[in-house]
Amino acid sequence: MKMNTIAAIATAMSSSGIGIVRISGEESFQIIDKIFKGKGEKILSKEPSHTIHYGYICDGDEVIDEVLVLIMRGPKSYTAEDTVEIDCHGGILVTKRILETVLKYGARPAEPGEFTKRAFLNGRVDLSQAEAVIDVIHAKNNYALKSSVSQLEGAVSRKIRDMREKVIYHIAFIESALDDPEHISLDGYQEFLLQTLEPLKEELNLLIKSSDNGRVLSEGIETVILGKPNAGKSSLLNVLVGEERAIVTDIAGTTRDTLKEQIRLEDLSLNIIDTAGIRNTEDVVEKIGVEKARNAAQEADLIIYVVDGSCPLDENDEEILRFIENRKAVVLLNKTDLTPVVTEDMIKMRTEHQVIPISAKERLGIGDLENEIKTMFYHGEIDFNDQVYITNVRHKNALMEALKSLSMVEQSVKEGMPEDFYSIDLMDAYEQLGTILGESVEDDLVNEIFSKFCMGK
Ligand SMILES: Nc1nc2c(ncn2[C@@H]2O[C@H](COP(=O)(O)OP(=O)(O)OP(=O)(O)O)[C@@H](O)[C@H]2O)c(=O)[nH]1
Ligand SMILES: [Mg+2]
Repeated sequence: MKMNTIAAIATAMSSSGIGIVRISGEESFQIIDKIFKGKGEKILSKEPSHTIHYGYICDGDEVIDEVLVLIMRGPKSYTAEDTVEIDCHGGILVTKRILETVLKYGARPAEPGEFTKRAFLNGRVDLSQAEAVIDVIHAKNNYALKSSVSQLEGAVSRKIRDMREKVIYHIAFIESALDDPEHISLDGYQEFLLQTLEPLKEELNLLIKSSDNGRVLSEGIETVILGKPNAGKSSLLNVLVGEERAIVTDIAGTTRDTLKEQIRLEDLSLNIIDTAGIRNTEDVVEKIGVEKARNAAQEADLIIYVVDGSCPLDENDEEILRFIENRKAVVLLNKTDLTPVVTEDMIKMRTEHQVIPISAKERLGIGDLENEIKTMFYHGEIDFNDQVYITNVRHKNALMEALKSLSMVEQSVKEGMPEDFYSIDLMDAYEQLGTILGESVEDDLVNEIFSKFCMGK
């Protein structure tokens, strides 16, 4: 398939140090030859690949900007095609003018994600690697960054290929045995098949599980701060965010509406919500706030329960303690700078959760809270060497379908169904896994995936 030459601005549209215009396709070098003027009679299409050249971009006699031009011959380039990158000064107008000139001399504007789409269509990367590119760009914390880089580098693909190989072996074996029953016997084969299915299913299960944690870790832990009025929830939010986001007063019932902020703790992010203090109230507005707090807590991945250590536990605390049973939660015993009324032991008698003494006012104990959250969600250090993490919903769905098909194979074996039944479901599993790599996926899906990319990527 002949693909025409595309071009786009690859850098953000704002005034900056440099701007990059990228060209990819068969005519990239012809186009740059027409618009580049270097020292002497230099013709870039005759220069060696992967070299950088100083000169000017010109439209006829008009000089547009002073530039550096990088030339890369396919297949050793991002798209696997001949590629030219023009580094110009990073003004919005000048970058646009350079793009216009490139388009005038034969390229067409690229669609969002089209460079990466070409890398995929040209077979330089598979679909899961191409998808990782956008995850790297959007990564909001170290976990998200590390897992998408490892996917980009092929960790997910290798795992999937490995599993597919095991599946295809059995499909081939069954097919040949059915074709040639005289030479290939299926006696005792069922046992052998079941033995392969067991670890394969286990592996699929692990990957699916990693995706649940993966979502939490890459998109942020939905965290809700709960506590009775005046416990110090808003004060805690402000300390964590590092600025006075929420109103703090000594009037119980200060916070009415929920307030959401995003904070980053080294490798992970919290999407943290401050809520109205839990209590029974006749105030119409506050009542709505308390209801919102309860709803937010229902949906949360993590609950931070703030106890006011300077006044006795009451029925509101009891309600929250009941609510956090069987939930991921930590208890903060706040206001340790005041004379204690509630002690750590008193709370520990009522809950299984960790209790951490803090003072939001004096900013004491915050580090302990952060460490506790990290251990809760990391279970120690996340290891990116041999563990693969699934962060993409499309991949997760394909894995679940593959798991379903393998369970059907297992069921057919146990029910003594004929062998050709196994190969149908094995083939389904094989194809489902293949969609992760981009095999036999519909054009529409491919287009949809790349349309979410940035311009010039
Ligand atoms: N001494 C002391 N006072 C604190 C501490 N944390 C919060 N306070 C005070 O407690 C009062 C209530 O604090 P907030 O942060 O508004 O409490 P809240 O839980 O958000 O209260 P509502 O929004 O009414 O539910 C304020 O006067 C704070 O200054 C602390 O660690 N020590
Ligand atoms: Mg508040």
